[in-house]
Amino acid sequence: MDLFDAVPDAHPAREHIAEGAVLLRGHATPLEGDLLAALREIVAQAPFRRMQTPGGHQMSVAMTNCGAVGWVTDRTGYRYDRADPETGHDWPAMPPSFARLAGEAAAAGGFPDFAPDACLINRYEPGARMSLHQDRDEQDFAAPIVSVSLGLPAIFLFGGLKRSDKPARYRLAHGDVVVWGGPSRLVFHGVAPLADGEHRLTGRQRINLTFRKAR
Ligand code: MD3
Ligand code: FE
Repeated sequence: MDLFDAVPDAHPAREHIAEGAVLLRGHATPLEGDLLAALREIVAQAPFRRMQTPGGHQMSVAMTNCGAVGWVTDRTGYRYDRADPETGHDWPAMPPSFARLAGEAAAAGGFPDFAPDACLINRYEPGARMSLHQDRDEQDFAAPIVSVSLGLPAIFLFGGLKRSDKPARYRLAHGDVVVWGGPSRLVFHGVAPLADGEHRLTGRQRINLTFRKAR
């Protein structure tokens, strides 16, 4: 027992959010240059676009994908597809730097054998938001989802297994990585409207990568 034991750590490297959900603050920051360079190449082949929901609304978040399959939505529903509907071409391959980060973060969160086949890439501009939803379009809910936040910070909403459960709020900042597995895998979650700001690497944007095992 010494003096420092009494000082609470406001920003622990590892924060327990809920059973199966671990926040690794700043975990991706050492890779920021590699991740954004790889992202630039992905977006050159598969540009960000705002998709339509089955209900006929246009999402405020712009999306693209990399990996063997990508998540898409249109008037007919949500699905994972090998091809980008805008070009008819396969989605860009998952860069090794992405796959390595996702696997290593999942292991740090207690999921040692995570091999994602999809990475959904979300781009938020000021005002963009994501309403409360569950991620249920994947085949295997035993696999976690790993999320990586880059650029402007956002308020992430983490609810419960019912849409009506009041969500807790977490600020996710540049470099933060979260592993969502086990009992947290099917929790309702969303993102509050992005506040305006300027980030040294991304400008007026937040980018979120979510790594998934879709098939
Ligand atoms: C908790 N994206 O793409 S990432 C999504 O910040 C999505 O862009 C948000 O929700 C974003 O579907 C949140 C964090 C996240 C992702 C998936 C989860 C949290 C999750 C799945 C289950 C529980
Ligand atoms: Fe989600």
